[in-house]
Amino acid sequence: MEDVYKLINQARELGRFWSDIRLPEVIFMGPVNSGKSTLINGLLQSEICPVDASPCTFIPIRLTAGSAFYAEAHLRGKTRRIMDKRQLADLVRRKAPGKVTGSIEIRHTADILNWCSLVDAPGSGLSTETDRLLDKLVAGSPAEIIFLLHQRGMDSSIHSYLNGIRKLIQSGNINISFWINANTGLSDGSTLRETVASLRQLLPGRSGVQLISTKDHKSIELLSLYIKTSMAGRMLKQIEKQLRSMDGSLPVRLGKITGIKDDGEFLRQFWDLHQDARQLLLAREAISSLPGAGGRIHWLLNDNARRLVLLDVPSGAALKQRGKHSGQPLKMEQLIKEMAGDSILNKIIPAPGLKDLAEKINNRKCVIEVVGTFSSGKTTFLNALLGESILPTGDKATTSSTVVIAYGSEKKAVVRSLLQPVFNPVRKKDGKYVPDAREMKALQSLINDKEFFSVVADVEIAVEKSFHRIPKDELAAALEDTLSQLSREKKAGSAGKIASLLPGFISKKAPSRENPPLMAVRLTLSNPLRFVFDLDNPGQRERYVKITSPPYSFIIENVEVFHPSMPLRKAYLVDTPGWDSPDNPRDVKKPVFSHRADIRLHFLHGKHLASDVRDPPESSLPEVYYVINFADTLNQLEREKASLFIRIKLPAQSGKQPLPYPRVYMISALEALRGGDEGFSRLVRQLARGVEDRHLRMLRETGEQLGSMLGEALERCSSGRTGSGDSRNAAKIKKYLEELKSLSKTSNMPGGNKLWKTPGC
Ligand SMILES: Nc1nc2c(ncn2[C@@H]2O[C@H](COP(=O)(O)OP(=O)(O)OP(=O)(O)O)[C@@H](O)[C@H]2O)c(=O)[nH]1
Ligand SMILES: [Mg+2]
Repeated sequence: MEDVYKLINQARELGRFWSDIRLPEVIFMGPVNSGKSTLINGLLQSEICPVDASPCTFIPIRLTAGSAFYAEAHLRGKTRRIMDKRQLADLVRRKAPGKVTGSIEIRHTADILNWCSLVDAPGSGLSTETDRLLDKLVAGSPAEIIFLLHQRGMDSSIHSYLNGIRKLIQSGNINISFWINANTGLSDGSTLRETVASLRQLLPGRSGVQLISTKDHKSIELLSLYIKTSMAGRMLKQIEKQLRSMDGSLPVRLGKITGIKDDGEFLRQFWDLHQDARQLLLAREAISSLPGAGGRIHWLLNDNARRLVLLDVPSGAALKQRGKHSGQPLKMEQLIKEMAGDSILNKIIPAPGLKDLAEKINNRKCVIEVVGTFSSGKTTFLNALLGESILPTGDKATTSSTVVIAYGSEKKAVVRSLLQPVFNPVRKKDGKYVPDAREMKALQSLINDKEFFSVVADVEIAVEKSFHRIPKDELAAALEDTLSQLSREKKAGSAGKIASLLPGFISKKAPSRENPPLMAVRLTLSNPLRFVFDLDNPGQRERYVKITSPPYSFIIENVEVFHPSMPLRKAYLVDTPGWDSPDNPRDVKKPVFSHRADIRLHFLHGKHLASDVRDPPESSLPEVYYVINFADTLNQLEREKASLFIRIKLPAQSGKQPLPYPRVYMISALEALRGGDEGFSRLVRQLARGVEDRHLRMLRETGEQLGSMLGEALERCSSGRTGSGDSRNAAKIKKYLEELKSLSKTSNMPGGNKLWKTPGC
């Protein structure tokens, strides 16, 4: 967000140019009750525009900058002062459709009004008169139209209204953006898709649709940033001409100044010139950062849209199921927390007791692991989930270390090194010693990196199994020695002298080896290294990529990425190196399945499925989804074949049953990252259900544990083993047990299993 604020501040500093330009106008349009007035009030951070559940705004309300609240109505040629907000509300509401002429002008101190004036327009489709009035507003060529739609998106009346004004929009070259108000908080993303599709036909090239919520501060802040960035762009383009002429005049002015004799006058003019030159530089810098800031704001809006759609919001199907048990999981959680906070109960139930259970519920997040061959789009998929291209991707093998992605308010990466990284520069294959080029190269590069090698405290080498210390500065030579020896042996081997190749410690008959080869090297660092990178900073991002790639990936213990994306509040995501990647640490044949995963996404490249498939070690795993990526590169027939191959043929090879539909997904991670992909949304919905399901299951298990704890405690009370107050304690426990029982009855797997069997819609 830094770049956006920077641009906005630069534009603000160029205020001198601003004052010469008439502030642009931003009109808020949309169907009745879509939330336009609420949105404007949010931007003003003040309840100025009247809001009502029934149609409320019948005349346009124009808001401009002022030093205090001031309002007047211009109705039927007369101007009337409006004293306060209540009077304004009364006046606006009294104006019935059909009797409209004029407008209401309001001056206000809100910051946004220093950038543009805002117009709260009557709802479209309210009456012929209001629609005509709207046409007039559009014909006035505003700088921008913010068209707000209801959560259900485009309907036929909005469609026909937009159809009516599309020529006006196109000929006036008006910037129009569409915003869906997800203010009921239940968006499943489908309206977004459909609205995009119908706008694509209606207004080709202007189909940008964003999801926001007028109830959500972040959405309002983003819209405010969007408007300010857009206005800054407009303003900078306008002052570009002034700048050009000023640029040309500076050398002449400088020449004149040097001839001034009077010191005071010289300083004054020099200072003016200096100020102008500074403004010029500032404006140039602001103009060059425009595209970056514009791109960033779109990323932020996309990210926000995902926040309003994804894991936190179950799909329609999930909601229906959940509706039957509304509030149950929450109640169970509340009950456990309440008991954990009950000091008397905690005395009766010994540790590890209630508090541990409550903590378990608080801390237990689902782990979603993404695995597959390299360049199958694992990281691109995760970026799409995060809503921005933040993790490094590329056509070559890119991810070299396992990365755990967790929730964090700032985007940062924490990389920790091992204390004692071990390298195997030589391996034994069929009784022969062969250098491992990757490990050898990595080790040599690290030795040559003076900064890194200075933190190595100790070097040990092993020619067979046991390590022994050698001086640090002898390591490079020892490696060279091993390499040249192996290459001599290779040459000798190719000349047919096989016997002489056998190393001394394997065959006594071949004592010709000068030194046994260096099989392992162990470096001990003076301290494990820890690096923190701000992922919003391009320079630091670059350093992050470098440190997680070879040769440094060889010394990494773990990588954690923190991101404020909402899906991460409920799950950890784990990115893994491709299991056939040449950079895959250590054994290239084994995938990196070292961590605990609840859900595994097995990524497959749609274009070369057969080579991507290998026997996954899934027996111990709960849920595995097969994700066929690169759907955008396949035609319909290829897609069907690919799905069939994974669903039917693959399991048949090992005598297993076909995989059910919900276990196989066809997606395009790239399309998802660029804006939307149906397969991706379906998979995400399924993941949301999976995560939710797990949470409910854990609650149920915790409830059972709690039940037996309470049962035992009750027994102790009944037998008088809890000291004085036995009967009071027993009554309390009974009350909790009753509550728990009634909750368990209804919350037994609330919809979870059923949902898993529902094919993605
Ligand atoms: N056309 C198309 N390209 C994709 C898609 N998904 C990923 N890519 C591209 O494929 C390349 C590899 O993507 P990555 O996300 O780096 O793949 P990965 O599985 O993380 O690869 P490693 O980190 O090397 O294991 C990148 O250039 C992506 O832009 C997709 O759905 N369609
Ligand atoms: Mg990757």
